Amino acid sequence: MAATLGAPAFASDDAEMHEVDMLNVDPDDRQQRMVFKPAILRVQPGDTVKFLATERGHNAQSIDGMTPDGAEEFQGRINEEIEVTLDVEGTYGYICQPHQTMGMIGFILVGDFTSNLEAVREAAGTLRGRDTTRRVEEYMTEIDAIAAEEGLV
Ligand SMILES: [Cu+2]
Repeated sequence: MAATLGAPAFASDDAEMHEVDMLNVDPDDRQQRMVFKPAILRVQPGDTVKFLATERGHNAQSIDGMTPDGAEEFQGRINEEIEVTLDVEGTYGYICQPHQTMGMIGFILVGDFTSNLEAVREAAGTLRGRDTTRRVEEYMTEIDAIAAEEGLV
């Protein structure tokens, strides 16, 4: 679908709704606590992401330096199921405020997401917390693989 990558980012008829669970424990890997699932989400411009309060005590909010230029930042309250429509291409990093240092972080890859990927990688690298550092490394490796697979780098 390379032809759509440069298209204006209007929500079109084929805009999709995606869901991200906010969880205390990953049911598929119970060693992983305080997670967004999926932690890496691949979408197209105009798509909407809904954050589900599947378990209590979490929120989703974007972070300074981890949002593409021109895109709106978002901030849900605890237990709030916000819907975010992503019109601007790029990589969006977001966290759960209470569990940021426990590694509760996620990334949304919109369209050609590589434009600000290096800035996001750098900003994510400054976040505190041992689990956060580990997950950021793991997720960035996965994101690099997606970029390579799609021929974006
Ligand atoms: Cu949380």
